[in-house]
Parts: sequence; structure tokens; C-alpha cells
Amino acid sequence: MSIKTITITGAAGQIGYQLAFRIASGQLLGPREKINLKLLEIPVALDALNGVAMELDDCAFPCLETVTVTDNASVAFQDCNYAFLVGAKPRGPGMERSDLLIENAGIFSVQGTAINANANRNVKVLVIGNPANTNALITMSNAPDIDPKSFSAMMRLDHNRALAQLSTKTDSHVTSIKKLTIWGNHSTTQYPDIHHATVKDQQAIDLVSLDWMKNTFIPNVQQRGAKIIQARGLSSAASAASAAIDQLRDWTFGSAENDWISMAIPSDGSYGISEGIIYSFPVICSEENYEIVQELEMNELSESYLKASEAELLIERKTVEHLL
Ligand code: NAX
Repeated sequence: MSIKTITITGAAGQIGYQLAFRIASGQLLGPREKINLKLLEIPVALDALNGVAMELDDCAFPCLETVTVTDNASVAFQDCNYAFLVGAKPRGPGMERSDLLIENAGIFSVQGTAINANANRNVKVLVIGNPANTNALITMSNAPDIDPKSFSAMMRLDHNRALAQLSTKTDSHVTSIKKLTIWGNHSTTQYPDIHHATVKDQQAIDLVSLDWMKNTFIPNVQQRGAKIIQARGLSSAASAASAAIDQLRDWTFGSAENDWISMAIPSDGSYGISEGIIYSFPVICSEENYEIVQELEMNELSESYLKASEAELLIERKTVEHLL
């Protein structure tokens, strides 16, 4: 059996600390797939990262072959099959969103170049570090020899949050909810859409009021990250790592039958969204690939949400266009 190389950037951070152990225990590829784990950090975090590597050793995971700790992107992405790009610069005091975009753009252009030069040609890259969609665009643009469909930004946490909200409202288990979609950007302009969703085979939209959908459900999902920070004093970490594994597992092994997932991927113009931006669509995954679900009927309200998130992503792209 071949050994898969999995790279995690920002691996000494909160999400990295969750992700590394879940992956090494086999939760991504199953208990029989051997794994080489490559962990990338900035130099000041290498001591902490060595501590993470020591703990990984101490777990004696049966499927973990090697752990590499490095601050060199070329080493981290050598032969990489799966990349989780978590490491990013957080928004500091007084920093504008455009400053954050530019600061992070530098990180993701370097990592895109390193992926292009070193990773397996069939690598799957999931960008988690914010602003995730535009960071994914920069990474993809700097890796011209890799198929653009290999790059995605994480929307699965938003998708899972929406499932949880609808499940509570309809007093049904999350597994009985199908065909829910998060459209757009991983930001407060994202559009959690229940128009095509079913709950125990009933149309979700018939089970809730329009007022609940517009004034409770949508804002709750959009602002869930801020609520977690308020409660925990720290941003979502375990749920983010769990969602990252969900997304890459479905992308690799296929999404559930009679359902779809939300993935931020390079737009091909579907639903009138500008080509090239990394926008979240409903997708069905199979055979290590994905296809956008087509021909869903969209009402005026949905269209306006889709356009608002597209407009935000077009502004983000303009801010970093010198790096594309
Ligand atoms: P932490 O600050 O705990 O960890 C980030 C780590 O990245 C740090 O250890 C830092 O040293 C490292 N880092 C910074 N620059 C690096 C570089 N150039 N190369 C390698 N490592 C680098 O943040 P954490 O809570 O783990 O969150 C990480 C990122 O995920 C943030 O940008 C955060 O906003 C984003 N999130 C994205 C989510 C999504 O759904 N897409 C949800 C969760 C999370 O908020």
C-alpha cells in the first residue's frame, strides 16, 4: 500500500493541534492507510511544533509512519497528496480587512509556488486560513501546473453549522437533513440556503417561517464564529478541524448519496457567478472529483444574496490582483 503525505500549515496553532491528531489516528483516510505527516510553522513556533510532534509520537498511532517538522515550505509540500492550509496571520488591532488580505496574500503566494514545485500532481488543497476564499485564489494562481480543481476553501464548517441550526429548529437529527447549501464567501455575506433542503423528506422551507429563515437562521449561521469567540474567548478550533476532515474525506471518497455538500471552488460561471473567484456552490463528489449541482431554481431573495457575496469576493480579488 502507498503511503500518503499530508501537510498541515500552522500546525502549532489551535486548529492544527486538533487536526494533526485526528488525521494521524486515521479519521481522514481510514485506519489502514499509512501516513507521512508534514507540519509547517513559522520559525518562532517551531519549539511548540516540536512539542506537538513529541505528542504525536507518544500516541503510537498505527497508521502514522513519519512526522516532519519544518519552517521550509518546499520541505513541507514535498510529494504532498493532501494539504491543509491553516496557518495565517490573524487580524491585529486597527487592521483593515484589506490589510489582512495583503498580509496573508504574501503567505499564500509563497505556499502556492511551493506546492507547484513540490507537491504530487493530484494533490488536494484545502485552504482554511482566513480570508480563506481569496487565500485559495492566490494559492491556486501561484500553482499554474496543478489543476485549478485541486484547490478549495473551507465552507464545511458553515455547512455543518447550518445543519445544526435547522436540526434544532425542526427537532430532527442532522442526518435527516439533505441538500442544504452555503453559497458564496466564508464571511458574513455567505448565504445559507434551505430552499432545496429536505428534513425527513419534507421540504425544509415548509417547516419554518420566512421570518425565522431571514431573521434568525441566516444571521445565526453567518455570525456563529463570532458567537463562539464571545463564549470561548477563542475562535472555533475543534469544529473547524472536524469540518476540514469532513470536506476532504467527502472530496476523496465521495459525498453521501441523494445529498450534496458546500465547497468553495473556482467558479466556472455557474449561476451567473463571475468565473475564477473561489465561491461556494453545492457540489456532489465522486471518484476524487466534484461537480457543481446545476439548474437549481433560485428566487429573487436567493439571487440577491448570491450577488452580494460575489461582489465582496470581486473586491477581495481586486485588492490582491498584483499577486495573481
Ligand atoms: P492560531 O493563531 O491558533 O494558529 C495559526 C498558526 O499559523 C500559528 O501557530 C502561526 O504561527 C501559524 N502561521 C502563521 N503564519 C504562517 C506561515 N506563513 N506558515 C506556517 N504557519 C504560519 O489560529 P487557528 O485558530 O488555528 O486558526 C487558523 C486560521 O483558520 C485563521 O486564519 C482563522 O481565521 C481560520 N479559520 C477558518 C475557518 C473556516 O471555516 N475557513 C473557521 C475557523 C478559523 O476561524
